Amino acid sequence: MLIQTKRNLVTILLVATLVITFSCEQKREATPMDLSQISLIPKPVSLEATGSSFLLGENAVIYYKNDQEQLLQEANYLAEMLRPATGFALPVQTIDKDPEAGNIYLTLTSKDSHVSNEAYKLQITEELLKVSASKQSGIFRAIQTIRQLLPASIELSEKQEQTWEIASGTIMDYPEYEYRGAMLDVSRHFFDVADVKTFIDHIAAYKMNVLHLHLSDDQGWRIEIKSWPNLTEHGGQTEVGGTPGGFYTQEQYADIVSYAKERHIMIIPEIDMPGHTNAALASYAELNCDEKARELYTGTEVGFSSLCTDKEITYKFIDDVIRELAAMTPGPYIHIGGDESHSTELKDYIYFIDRVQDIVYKHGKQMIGWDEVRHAKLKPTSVAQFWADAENALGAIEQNAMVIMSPAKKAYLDMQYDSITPLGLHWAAYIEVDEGYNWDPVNYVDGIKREHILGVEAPLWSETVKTMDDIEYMVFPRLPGYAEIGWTSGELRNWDDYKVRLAGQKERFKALKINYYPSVKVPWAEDSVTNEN
Ligand code: TNX
Repeated sequence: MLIQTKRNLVTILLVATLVITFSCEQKREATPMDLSQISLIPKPVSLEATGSSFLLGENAVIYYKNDQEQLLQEANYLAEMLRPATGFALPVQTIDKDPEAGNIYLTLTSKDSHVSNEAYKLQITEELLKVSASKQSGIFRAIQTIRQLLPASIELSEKQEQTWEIASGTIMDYPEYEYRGAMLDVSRHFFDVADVKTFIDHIAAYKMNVLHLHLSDDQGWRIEIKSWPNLTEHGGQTEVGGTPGGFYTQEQYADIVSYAKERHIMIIPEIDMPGHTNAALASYAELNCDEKARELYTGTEVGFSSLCTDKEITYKFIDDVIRELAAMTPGPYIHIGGDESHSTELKDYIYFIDRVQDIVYKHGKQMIGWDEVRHAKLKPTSVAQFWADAENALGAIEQNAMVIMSPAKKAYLDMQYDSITPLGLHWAAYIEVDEGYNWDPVNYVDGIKREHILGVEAPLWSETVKTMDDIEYMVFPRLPGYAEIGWTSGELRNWDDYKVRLAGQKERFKALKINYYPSVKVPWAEDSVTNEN
């Protein structure tokens, strides 16, 4: 009897516990969270916190509006980003109205003509995570924000036992500049397709939209040109220091272009000329004024090589190269270098750039050149990339060309952080993380105003940079700063606020196994448990 009563009691207790647990699950209180305290880079234009949170649960579905098939790509990208660490299935489905509570919803809205193609709105409530934009690219940028709103462990590649909450509120965001890029020099040291894709992912995470590839220089020619095969067969074989180089076949280049395109990043190919051309001059004797092929070069001097500007074969060569390059490059630009042509007389240089500019336009593209190209007669749709000489940049502006701001003293990713940085150069400056962040494209040179500036680019030259680890060490943590300078208007930026947000990225760098430079300028937090994963 007594035993029976005890058994009943145990059963009652068990049932009660289950009922309580179950009903708690049903009525789970949303965790209070403050959206304004989350480290976001670039800083969004406007953010309103509502103090609650959205819980991403295991049954969540990623919906997109049913007549907006183009969003399938973004929905899949988001699902693939979230699945590894959450371990959730996150199926992608279409729907014709706002979905039920607990889901994610991507939708395209109509566009005001003055609004950027990359503008987006995130509405986060306890019920729904809603992403709207007028273009796919806006949805893609919004997804990068969602990524940073989740715990850093979302970046890990294995399932984590934890909850996934996103602070509630509304973010409305759009970029200050339409051009926000990084450059990778694959000529001085060659980086294979996998490395370039990793680099693309790194810049995409901070909403950059341009990857400029420096594809040829004295030390190596890196892109297959079918009509001049020796460029890569011979001229692609070496790199700085004499180690084996390499090159991209046209198929591999197309693969890079499409990987970038999925991330709404434009590839801008650069063939540097008339200087920085030793690899071409070594591959074809007829490109030299004296008809003698040069030796391959594996040093790091600049300014000794030049194409022969008064030979017709030179322009036939350039026409072929640009024709093939233009055919495999969907973006509007071809970069023709034009820097440090110290072995070319100015009058020859001007004649040369004028002709090359015509060739670029003949193949349906706009020309970009380093700031020296302003000596030639620039078309107003050509673009000068300011790196060193303010007068050159102003000279380009006088001709109504736009400029890309890449001041070497502030934005060169190959500059050492300080005198003991094991990699990099310092001819322009030592660029600590605060130095790299603390400037504004508009006030940098007297006379370069907002309306003259197409955007911002941070170049990584690779004389001293040999591996992906080296790339990451120079790029992180400076790159997020350049991304913010391009995205966030000057009034919303200041170092004291930024450095805290940058410190907040450390857990992400660790989760992604990024080899970053732990600058003393940044108030990094102590390691937390997540980092051990
Ligand atoms: C200058 S920047 C160069 C490059 C070097 C770089 C090293 C520019 C247009 N030319 O050829 O790699 O300095 O920092």
